[in-house]
Amino acid sequence: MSYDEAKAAYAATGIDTEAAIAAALAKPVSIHCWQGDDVIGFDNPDGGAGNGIQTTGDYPGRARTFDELKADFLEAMRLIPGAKRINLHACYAIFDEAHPWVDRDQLSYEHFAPWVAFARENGLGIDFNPTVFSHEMMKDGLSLSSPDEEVRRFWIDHCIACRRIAQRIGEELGDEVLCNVWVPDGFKDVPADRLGPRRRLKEALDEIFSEPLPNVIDCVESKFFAIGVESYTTGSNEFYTAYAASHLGANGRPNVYNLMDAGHYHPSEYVSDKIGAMLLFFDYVPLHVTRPVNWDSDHVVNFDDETREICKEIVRNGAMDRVLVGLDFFDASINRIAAWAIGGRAFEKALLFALLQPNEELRELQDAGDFTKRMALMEEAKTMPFSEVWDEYCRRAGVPCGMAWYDEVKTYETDVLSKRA
Ligand code: RNT
Ligand code: ZN
Repeated sequence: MSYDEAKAAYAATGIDTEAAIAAALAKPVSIHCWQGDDVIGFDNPDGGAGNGIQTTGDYPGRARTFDELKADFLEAMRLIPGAKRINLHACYAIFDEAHPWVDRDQLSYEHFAPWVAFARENGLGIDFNPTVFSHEMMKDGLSLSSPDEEVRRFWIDHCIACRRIAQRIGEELGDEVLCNVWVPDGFKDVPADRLGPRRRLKEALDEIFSEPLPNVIDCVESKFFAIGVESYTTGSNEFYTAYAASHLGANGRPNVYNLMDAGHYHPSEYVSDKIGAMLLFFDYVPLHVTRPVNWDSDHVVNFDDETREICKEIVRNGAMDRVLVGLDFFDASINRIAAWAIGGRAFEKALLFALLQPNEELRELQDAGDFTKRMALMEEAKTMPFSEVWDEYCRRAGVPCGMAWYDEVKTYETDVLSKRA
């Protein structure tokens, strides 16, 4: 079947494939830089990832320098259709002779100016994240909620520095920058005090967010549990949702948002179900799209039910501009460029698929109580000639169709990755 035939088949059911492709092309997705080097960064290259985060696998060829990471990132971007942003972490600061190493509480815009130059050259936006892990100032697994004043001070100063960096990046690019605070704080075993750490976290956040920064969209990333913090996470979903809901700006708009990560809930609890709830109360809903296998495992995103459901919620609620999408997976057991390409393409596929559903008709059927036809139509929609529209989307975006992207990754592996010792 050709694209024109697929287009006609969709048109017969009232769906405009051209509009769907245009909408998918325009929707920006923030691509996490940390898939390229296993979340190690440049500020402590010998330390590796730890204190709250973990990557598994030993596939050869990870990026070890800024130049390698930039090259790998661009290689992956050539394989993913649609508008993109770079999602940066503070540990990716660039140190050189003019700007030698400083600890995280001392970081400033200069350490990220090279990333801004890179973003400009490639027409990419930037989002930003304080790096509150992989550092010796994590004490007993705690940072902003630590009872140790010195520990809290260090991380508050780091987050304040990061917000200012995000502001300057926004000014430089004439853009708004999402600045996402995630802290791994929690307890392995039954806490004796659940409220105290949350009070300290609340007070720390109040200080961090006290400075109005017009180019920054602030968010806090909630979580339920992780390895090592099975019993309690300070920054839980209730805590951050309530925090965000009670922090309104002067104009009544929220000025802090709760970022929801698809891997941060009970295995039978879905972010797709939460999006509509949050959209009623917040103008922005930031997401981390990832694939949890049984728990928060950050597997590469696939074209699976939940990713499609997340995209359907974005599309059918008219929230393409309000749901801020970032990818968040890190797999060191497969080719890292392929991981980026598979996960990025899978999200784009799910988005395009959602844009091609008979959303209006389905809603009318639901409101009319015709659940029989709603189910029948949803099932029919799954076997429409989607792959022809996907291929056309890739062609329009100038990225390879089908497995051709994989051949490019293998060539890059032979020519570049395999030469890294
Ligand atoms: C961890 C959070 C967080 C990190 C990144 C690296 O559970 O999902 O978003 O994955 O900050
Ligand atoms: Zn996340």
